[in-house]
Amino acid sequence: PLDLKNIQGDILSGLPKKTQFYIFFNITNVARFRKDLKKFIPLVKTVAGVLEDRKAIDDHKKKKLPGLVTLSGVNISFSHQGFVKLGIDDTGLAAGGAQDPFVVGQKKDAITNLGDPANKDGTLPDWDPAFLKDIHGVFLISGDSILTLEKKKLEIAVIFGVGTPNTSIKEIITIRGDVRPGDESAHEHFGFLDGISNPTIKGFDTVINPGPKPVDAGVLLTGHTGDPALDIRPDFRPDWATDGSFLSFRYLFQEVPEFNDFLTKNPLAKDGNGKALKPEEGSELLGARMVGRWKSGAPIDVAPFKDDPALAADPKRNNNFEFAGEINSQLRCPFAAHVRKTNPRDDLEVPPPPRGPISIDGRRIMRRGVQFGPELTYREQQEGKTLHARGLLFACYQSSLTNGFQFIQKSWANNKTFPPFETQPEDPGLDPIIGQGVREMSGLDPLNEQKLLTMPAFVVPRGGEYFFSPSIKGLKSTIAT
Ligand code: N7H
Repeated sequence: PLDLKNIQGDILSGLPKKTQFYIFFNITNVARFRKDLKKFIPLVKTVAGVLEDRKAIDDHKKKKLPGLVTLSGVNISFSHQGFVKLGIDDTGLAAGGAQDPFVVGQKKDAITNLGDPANKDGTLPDWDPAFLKDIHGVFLISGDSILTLEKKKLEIAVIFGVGTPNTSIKEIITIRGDVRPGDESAHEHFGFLDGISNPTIKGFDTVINPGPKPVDAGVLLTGHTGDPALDIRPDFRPDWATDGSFLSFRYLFQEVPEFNDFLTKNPLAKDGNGKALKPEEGSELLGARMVGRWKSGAPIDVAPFKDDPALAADPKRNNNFEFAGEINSQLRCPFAAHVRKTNPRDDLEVPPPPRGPISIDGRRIMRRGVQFGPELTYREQQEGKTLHARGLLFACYQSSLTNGFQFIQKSWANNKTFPPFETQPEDPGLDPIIGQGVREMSGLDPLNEQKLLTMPAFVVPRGGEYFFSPSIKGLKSTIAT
């Protein structure tokens, strides 16, 4: 069984959030930091803590008690540079050694593997200067309101002596994320419902809805069955490095008016049954085919040409699809649609003969992102141009960055020939949401699957880093003193 009191809460259950701070910091006084950390550890919310919080909210609702339940959650993660600064040997973390994305850091990986736009001299023109610096760690604070977050931030600042001459940390940047208001809550800024499909975990999840089968805990957690490091050597993970997870953070800006403008200018004339569409319907279908779901969340593999809000809202049906029977067909869902690219389901698991199945369990990631920035203004809608920064604070957990986040971005989203085997004569093209490179895809027009549509980038990466989110024991035994 998993030790839920030892695992940081964001990894398996997600911290409770309406709003969230990511506080990126450097360690300025190692000896003091390791002492301060000891006082900080009790603030860390574990998986067990999140489950207790959820129960408290349920009880409050059941008993129809008045007022709000204030909730918050704090987690901490460290970069490889952070461990170097602390003088802690982290070779038990990165199974890929010096080549592991965790050791290389995202700043370099963005250029060599992720495909972020780069200058010839190896600089990243779009990146925020804060992320061009070395970052040692990040505090995640999430909660029900800004007031709760500010209070927690202050508590943390006091522990680490922020504002005093021998403070042990220095804040690099704090980024605030906010769930969108009203009906758009849980929808990302392009308007699509997010957070529907995350992996379920053997030995942890008790409710398993129809959909992709549960994965071994080690796909997400270090030191458990399914952690690829154990294939190298069963004793690869020292004690302090188990029950942790790698966190990939990406600061992704979304150009929403430009995205909307693209849909307006390229409406599909007919659906896959040959039925003529009004321009708004054609634009809506185009957007749904780029993502692989309608804005409601309904999967187009199940509801290809008309939104189905009841399907979207039904957890027993909204993730129950495999792209089955769609070998060599983009009629229902384009090969490159965002959800098909990032979780190809039967495209790999039931490929056309003579290929045998390829398991994609090891490619699953736990997504924990949150939106940032304001709603669209009237002027932005009128001009079709982004005037205010907004997007997604993308965050995902996995036991291997090489197999998880990096692989999905590099070998799937940015690869025009993925998924393979079944797509000739046309190539699928790039992921229209996150793909980097020559942004072109086929399959958007269900009646002319080979037709290519070229599109600008609607998502611009402006920074990020790779972190390791240690267990409570790891924090106590090895990182704090
Ligand atoms: Fe994606 N979007 O709004 O278009 N994503 N994503 N993502 N994403 C998903 O099924 C989006 C990004 C995955 O199991 C949905 O929960 C946006 C990155 C994976 O079926 C929507 C951005 C990476 C899945 C979006 C963005 C991924 C997924 C459907 C950036 C990894 C699950 C909701 C701004 C490299 C696939 C859902 C599955 C789903 C959107 C980023 C990966 C609506 C706007 C960087 C694995």
